[in-house]
Amino acid sequence: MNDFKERIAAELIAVRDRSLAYTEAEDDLLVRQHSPLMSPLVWDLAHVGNYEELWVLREAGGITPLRPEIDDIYDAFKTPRKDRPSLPFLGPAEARRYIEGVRGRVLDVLDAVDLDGPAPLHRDGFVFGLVIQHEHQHDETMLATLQLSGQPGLVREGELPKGRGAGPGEVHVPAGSFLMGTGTLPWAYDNERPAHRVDLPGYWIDRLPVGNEAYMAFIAEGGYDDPRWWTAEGWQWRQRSGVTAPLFWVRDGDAWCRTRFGRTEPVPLDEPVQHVSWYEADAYARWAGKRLPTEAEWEKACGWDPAAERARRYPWGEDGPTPELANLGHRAAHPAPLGAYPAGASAYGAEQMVGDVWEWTSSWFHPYPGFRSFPYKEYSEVFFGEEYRVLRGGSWAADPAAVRTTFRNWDYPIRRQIFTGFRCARSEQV
Ligand code: AVJ
Ligand code: FE
Repeated sequence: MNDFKERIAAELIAVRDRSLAYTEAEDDLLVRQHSPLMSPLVWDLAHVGNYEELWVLREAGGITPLRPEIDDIYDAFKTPRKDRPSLPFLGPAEARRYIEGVRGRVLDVLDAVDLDGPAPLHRDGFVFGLVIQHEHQHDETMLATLQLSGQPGLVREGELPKGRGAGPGEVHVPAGSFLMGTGTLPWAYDNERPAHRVDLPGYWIDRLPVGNEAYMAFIAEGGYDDPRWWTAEGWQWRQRSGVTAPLFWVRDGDAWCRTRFGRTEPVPLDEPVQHVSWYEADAYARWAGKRLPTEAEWEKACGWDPAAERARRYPWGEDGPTPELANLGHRAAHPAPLGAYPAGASAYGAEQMVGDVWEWTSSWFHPYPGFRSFPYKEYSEVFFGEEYRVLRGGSWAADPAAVRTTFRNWDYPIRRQIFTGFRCARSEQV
């Protein structure tokens, strides 16, 4: 195998180690459904193997199906999450055997294919990038399931850099056009393509994500009880759900605690807030006299280099993330304190845009002009419309392989179990 293939093989091994680490628990924990929002963990595990079988073995490798009879069980569209516990899914031992069998043949396909050839699935290792990123995304979902279940053992003690306080509040992004999306990053998803010019008026965006201390002020000043700050839909959700604080927060006298993978601890004042819905983020922004950034504003502030007139792959440049640049890959199991990554700043001076928390934007998940679905409609296309809000940046639980300035994530505006926070913006002219 050449160097590039070796790197792909290493990524495949790393993501599988991660999936196996999250599914080491007792069988009972793996087959149980912890929340109707989530799949049993063992479903996720075999689903990533089945996806790998479909895309690498059958589509890219031309290999006869190994277990065609289980395809429907692991097709996310045929089985909504709430129905998954009643499926005849593979048990933990069988699931592990199945995905291992698939993986062995995946490495054979990797060895055999021509990554420089014309086949779009093979070229630049696209299909391997597809399954690696897919598995990391499911790993992040599994982590959210484990957090919901209160399961201990997922707290990791990786050292994170110290914070520098909240500091000056906003950075300015002058009016002008930038290149949004990508036509060149080989492992980018279809929804990140094509690159296209977007012209934006000038705006200000928070240098850092909104922190817990600021969010506590919103709560203390009655933000949850004042319909002025909420959209009509958001206020309905607020009333119906009875929500009065981020998910996993519990009141402790005058203070706030949070539960995190089975532990209860004081909410750290200097970390970005996480586990808030889009409605909460939007209400906070209005209370603060601001608004959520649009997706385009977020991407320009994160990735555009105005001096070089080009888009960066990461806020700081082209080189991959390191522990000094961003909090990714479940090093610890929480966001880093505000101001911990001065070296990770974007050209405009915005910090912590990649890693720590996914950030809600004000935008619905729509295709870019000229979008073409690849390699299948059900990755992005079927989700376009005014149902899902776009999330950007990646959380502490996201892997570097599935993070870049152009990466788009999306979810329902009510979702809170994902590792999500936000930052605010405001227009130059009002
Ligand atoms: C992009 C995170 C919304 O988890 O539903 C996983 C990723 N697509 N399997 C999801 C995905 C197919 C997707 N998100
Ligand atoms: Fe999937």
